[in-house]
Amino acid sequence: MAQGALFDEPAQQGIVALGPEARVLRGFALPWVDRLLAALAEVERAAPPRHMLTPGGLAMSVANTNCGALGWVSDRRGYRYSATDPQSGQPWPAMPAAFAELALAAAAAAGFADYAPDACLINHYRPGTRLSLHQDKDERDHRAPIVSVSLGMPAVFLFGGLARADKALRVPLQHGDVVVWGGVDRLRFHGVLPLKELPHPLLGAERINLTLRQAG
Ligand SMILES: O=C(O)CCC(=O)C(=O)O
Ligand SMILES: [Mn+2]
Repeated sequence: MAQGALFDEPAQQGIVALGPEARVLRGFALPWVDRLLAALAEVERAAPPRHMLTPGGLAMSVANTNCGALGWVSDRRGYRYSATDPQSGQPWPAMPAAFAELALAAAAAAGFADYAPDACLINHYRPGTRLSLHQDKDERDHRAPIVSVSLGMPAVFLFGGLARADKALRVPLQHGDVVVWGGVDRLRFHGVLPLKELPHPLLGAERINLTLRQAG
């Protein structure tokens, strides 16, 4: 996709507009990667990734965990935010400083000031794992941006419209890319195509996605 090709605005180096208030920031997270991975290892010692159940009772193919004041959980009762990890009964690990700093910087670069994420969902993908088209709408504020950080294996992100049937853009995402969407674009359907087996030099046959949100 050519930079700035979708919207009539001056192209900025490394920034691709997916909508009036949606941006891909190419490589934006690269300077943070070492700190992110060190902090992630600590978070996951306390709250290991697990395959949550969908409301229909099937195990999700993505393995998840959370950090921050609130964590997104799914089980037979549905989707919601919880201040505690249902597996341990303990509060989720605190949001690491590196996660919060990156999220604020990315939100600002995409035009969103005053961002205060209180939840980070951590998704682990293996080859073949996909995430079907969905809207993020379990949060209280449906305009505050989502900051989504890609690490490890590449993926194709689908970015659709406000209706499930709307045609979706196919956006290739690489290690270090950050997608930010909020405001009028906040409720757009999105998903991830099944991952190809393209091992990454640092993370091997895995993709990790950090999804930061203002949930509470
Ligand atoms: O993995 C991604 O890039 C997207 C994740 C996502 O949409 C979600 O966790 O709600
Ligand atoms: Mn989502």
